Amino acid sequence: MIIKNPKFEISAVGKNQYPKGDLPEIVLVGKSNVGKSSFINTILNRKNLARTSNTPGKTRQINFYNIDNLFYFVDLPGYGFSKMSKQEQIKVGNFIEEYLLTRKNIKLVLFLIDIRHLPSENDKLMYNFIINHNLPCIVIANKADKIAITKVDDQVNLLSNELNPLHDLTFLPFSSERKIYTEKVWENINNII
Ligand SMILES: Nc1nc2c(ncn2[C@@H]2O[C@H](COP(=O)(O)OP(=O)(O)OP(=O)(O)O)[C@@H](O)[C@H]2O)c(=O)[nH]1
Ligand SMILES: [Mg+2]
Repeated sequence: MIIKNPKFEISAVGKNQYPKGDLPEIVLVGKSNVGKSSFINTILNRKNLARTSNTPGKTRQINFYNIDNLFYFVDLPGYGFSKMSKQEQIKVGNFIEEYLLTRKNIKLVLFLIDIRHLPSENDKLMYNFIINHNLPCIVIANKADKIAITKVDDQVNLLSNELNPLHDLTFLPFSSERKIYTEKVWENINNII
């Protein structure tokens, strides 16, 4: 897929700020620091379109990136960022929930987990939220560069068994660091748009 002109469009903390129109939206969810914003840059082959950071808690609003007027990538704040005040965690949790539950444009959730670790309690809560609300979802096991390439497939299977014993979701490895496994992700995105 050749992307010509991906653009940041707007940050939102509530419904009235979401973009108008009915372009499909592909949403990045997952814990803080798992690599959601980096994913957007990598998959689009751009360096600094989405802002990333070594320290968790970089993304604090719902950021909409317009991808050639074909679809939006929607970058969400991560969960499990303990340095956020309790009050801010509740506020952020509420506007994320509002978005995920009310936004009809959502065509796919890309749920990022860290390939190295079994899903945390928060990951399991997010998984249940996605399943219970029938959100179409693909799980991305990110930071695949952190394990031996020969172990990637087994580890993806292990995570899939742990999180999704019914095996009704697609699990794909990914690495922003090495920019690998992007083709399979694009195949899945193309099917949606
Ligand atoms: N090794 C490795 N590091 C990665 C990968 N993807 C992201 N990172 C690093 O992980 C850190 C966090 O990346 P972000 O993309 O900002 O993470 P995020 O999920 O958007 O975090 P929040 O905005 O806090 O929710 C950065 O230091 C990235 O360089 C990857 O595939 N491999
Ligand atoms: Mg981010």
